[in-house]
Amino acid sequence: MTNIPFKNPIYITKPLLPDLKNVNKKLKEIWDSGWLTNFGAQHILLEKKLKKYLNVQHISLFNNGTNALMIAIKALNLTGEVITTPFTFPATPNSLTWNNITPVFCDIDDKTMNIDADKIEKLITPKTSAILAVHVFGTPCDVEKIQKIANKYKLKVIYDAAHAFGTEINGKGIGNFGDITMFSFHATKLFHTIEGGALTFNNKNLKEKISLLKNFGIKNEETILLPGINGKMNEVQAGIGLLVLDMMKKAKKTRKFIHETYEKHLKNMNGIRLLENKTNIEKSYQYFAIRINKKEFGVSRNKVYQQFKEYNIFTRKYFHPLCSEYQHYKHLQSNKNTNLPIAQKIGKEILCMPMHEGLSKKDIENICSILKSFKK
Ligand code: T4K
Repeated sequence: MTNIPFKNPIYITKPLLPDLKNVNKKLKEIWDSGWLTNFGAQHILLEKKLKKYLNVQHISLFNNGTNALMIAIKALNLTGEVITTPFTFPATPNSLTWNNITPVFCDIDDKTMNIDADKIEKLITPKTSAILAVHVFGTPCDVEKIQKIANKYKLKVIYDAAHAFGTEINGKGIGNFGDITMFSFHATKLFHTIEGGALTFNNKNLKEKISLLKNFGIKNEETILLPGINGKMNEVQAGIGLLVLDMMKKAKKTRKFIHETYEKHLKNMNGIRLLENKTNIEKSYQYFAIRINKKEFGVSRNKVYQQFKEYNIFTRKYFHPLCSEYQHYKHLQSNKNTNLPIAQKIGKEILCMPMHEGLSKKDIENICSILKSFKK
């Protein structure tokens, strides 16, 4: 196959776009109601539908995932130190910092790229109040082991499931684990509300507190119970979410096919490592991540990333640099070189490939063939 650059740029992702006719219809419905935000009809309906889709007991919608995460941390009264992963988007540890909590970075597992549950215990101190783990690229964390540790030391558990919309473990929705789970509904995610997010939880006592925290602490017109902020999802966001939710079944099928096409072409390429599949896990199909071993592939991840650009293909190095390498976290005790060897290795190898409904089988085959041509 002769590899030629794509005519139009191929980005890592492309938002699911509902038909504009349906968007206009939805906007008219919202306009006619005269109700634009503060828990209107669209919000109520989306909450109901997502609760069912995600198979969770309680859900609370937000204007973005980061605000949701910050409120989850407040709702659980976390303090002191929280053990988390350095291999994530800045939103994860930054949400702790905004709550005056010190993130304690724990190394990650070489197979799943999630926090390594076997390395958590040694990081626990009298100041530790919780574990904040991320289901990176939609692969579930070791939820059982993490819960056992949390129970033993009386710690809370928050899961950042920004990448895990629709992931299930043995048929159980990913939003059912830990004390609270956060989802991101950003435009770059499989399911989106342009910007948006949600918290899911099983403890019904959290419902009122989370509702208060995301709405200025307002109980009623004359009673303000808490120093809450504004985390509310508006009606246009919720309306778009309802339209996108209707597209989910088809989108997931297409993404599964793209995923399998990548796997077929890359699984035997020396120097390229893929995430393992497990029969008891329903994937989210939000990202397709590969790892490039420079020694075996003959070319570094950075070189591949650059070379792809010459073909109009824009991959992403999620998550390089590691959060522990950010200027504002460099000084932390947990950020010693010897503490995070796997995260450092993966940070140099990871590359997220284009993954969205706009890609055809031929596009994926071309991308894989171009990657193959870089091999030395
Ligand atoms: N926790 C984790 C583990 C997360 O990954 C994230 C967000 C969060 C928490 C926070 O959730 P939110 O507060 O965002 O709800 C993007 C997303 O903005 C971010 O939501 C996401 N993670 C992260 C992994 O990816 P960037 O800085 O890479 O986005 P950007 O603008 O470079 O977009 C990536 C590509 O997507 C572009 O090259 C082209 C395409 N794109 C993007 C947008 C915005 C489009 O085609 N259309 C668009 O509208 O962070």
